Amino acid sequence: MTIKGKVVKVIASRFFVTADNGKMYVCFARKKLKNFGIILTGDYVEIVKEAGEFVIEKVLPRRNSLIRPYVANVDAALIVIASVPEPDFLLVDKVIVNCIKEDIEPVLVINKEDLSDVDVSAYEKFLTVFKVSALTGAGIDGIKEYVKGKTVCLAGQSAVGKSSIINALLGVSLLKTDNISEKSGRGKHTTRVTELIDAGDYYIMDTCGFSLLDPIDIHPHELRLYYEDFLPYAVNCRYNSCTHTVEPECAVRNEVRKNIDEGRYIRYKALFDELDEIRRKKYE
Ligand SMILES: Nc1nc2c(ncn2[C@@H]2O[C@H](COP(=O)(O)OP(=O)(O)OP(=O)(O)O)[C@@H](O)[C@H]2O)c(=O)[nH]1
Ligand SMILES: [Mg+2]
Ligand SMILES: [Zn+2]
Repeated sequence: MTIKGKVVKVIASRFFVTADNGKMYVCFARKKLKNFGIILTGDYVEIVKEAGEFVIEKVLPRRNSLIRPYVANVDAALIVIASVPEPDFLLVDKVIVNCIKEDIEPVLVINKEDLSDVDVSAYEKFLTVFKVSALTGAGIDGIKEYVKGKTVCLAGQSAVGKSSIINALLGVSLLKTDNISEKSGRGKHTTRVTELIDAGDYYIMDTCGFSLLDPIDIHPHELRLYYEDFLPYAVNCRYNSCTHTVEPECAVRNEVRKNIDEGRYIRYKALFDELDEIRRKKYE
């Protein structure tokens, strides 16, 4: 009999699989599936019982896979920011681009609303935004509703409250959290594991610091396609291939400070230059 399930944790050569029947199986893998990367946390697999042991026989096709952390089949990423530590919106924009590229829905979560608000009006136009407090529980139900049926991971600077949000979602202090001063004192992240938490009607993965940030492998001239807030105006640029940087009669540049947020545009150009630089070095 074949059992279908999802890999939630990998330790050495053992795979922890939660099955549709609600049980957790500790499995080995068939020899041909043993190489690193063939089975990842997040993979949907088929297992069979053989000589008293559970063996992964097949890995089902993936929607996507990430490198840091190693996880497959991510539906959405909760990008967490807060008033403290001060948000780095260039990081946020990079994560959004990476998410779109990997077919992961980016969602913005503003945590620590009990302290003070963060202005995210530039993002509300094209992203789902949740304003919450992991401390008081305010707004957490909105996230709970959103994540139903999905596999989600979190991204965000250290100390924004990613682990605290998961604890608030689960209603138990499952994950270790730490205050900012202790963190900077040690210069270390509190969270280090790669494990999917089976929350019943969704899966969630805690990550340390900023994941989903690694090398954006995008040609600078294609970056424009990842800016959903620019797209409605880009159709009016003089050139079809307008990068919105130096071209004449650029409708996007013309909308800056009108319908396009200036910060988003300035960071777009910074990221464009960064990608251009990476490319130039590659072909020098
Ligand atoms: N005031 C307030 N503090 C919060 C809130 N959420 C988290 N904190 C505090 O912020 C600090 C950092 O929280 P963590 O959950 O450890 O942050 P993290 O994003 O998981 O950090 P890393 O694991 O290092 O990436 C802790 O001291 C939390 O108690 C909130 O909603 N309001
Ligand atoms: Mg954490
Ligand atoms: Zn343009």
